[in-house]
Amino acid sequence: MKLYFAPNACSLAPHIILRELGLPFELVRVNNQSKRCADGRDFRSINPKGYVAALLLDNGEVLTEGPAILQYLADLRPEAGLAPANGSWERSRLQELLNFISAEIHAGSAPLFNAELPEAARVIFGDKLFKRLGYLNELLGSNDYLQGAFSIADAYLFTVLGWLLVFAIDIAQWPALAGYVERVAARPAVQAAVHAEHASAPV
Ligand SMILES: N[C@@H](CCC(=O)N[C@@H](CS)C(=O)NCC(=O)O)C(=O)O
Repeated sequence: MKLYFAPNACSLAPHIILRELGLPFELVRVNNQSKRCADGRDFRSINPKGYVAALLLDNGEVLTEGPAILQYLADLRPEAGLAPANGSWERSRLQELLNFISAEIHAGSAPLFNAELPEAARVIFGDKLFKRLGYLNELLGSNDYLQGAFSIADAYLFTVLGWLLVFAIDIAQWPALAGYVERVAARPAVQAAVHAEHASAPV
């Protein structure tokens, strides 16, 4: 398997999960501006949507969209317990979380990366994001992870919460989330993934 990634992007979530599961994989860095890949290919020939993450399987199939990739990986090693069994109620709860993180936090944060965003729009998007983060702070409460034990949803939420620093939003105002980020960051697979992304050569 090859994971096409950009450092600190949403592709960090499947990267973490590949390491948590101990699966064999190769990392291929993508330049999100030029769409050039470290293996010399034009990234759009792999994912015509032009964005990471993309997972190239050994049979030549390419899977995109973070929540789909995360679930695919977790189901390769169900014994690791990173996603409840397909068809179970707990799996539906996990999908509810993945969709919330994707649609409300990930997509909700995306406009804030745009330096051209007018200030009024920044405030509107920021207010909405703050409400969603407040909800997650309550949901997490005193639990270590979103679903009790560490799951693919935690790799995803950890990844998107990492962007708050870029927006100069202080996570300390949501104490449960602040503790959670530290807890997830301390996991060996997370540290290895973050280190590998930072150590990868620019394309
Ligand atoms: N719906 C996609 C969104 C992926 C996405 O937002 N990727 C960003 C990085 S976090 C990206 O590569 N953006 C570059 C671009 O859109 O050109 C998913 O959930 O995987």
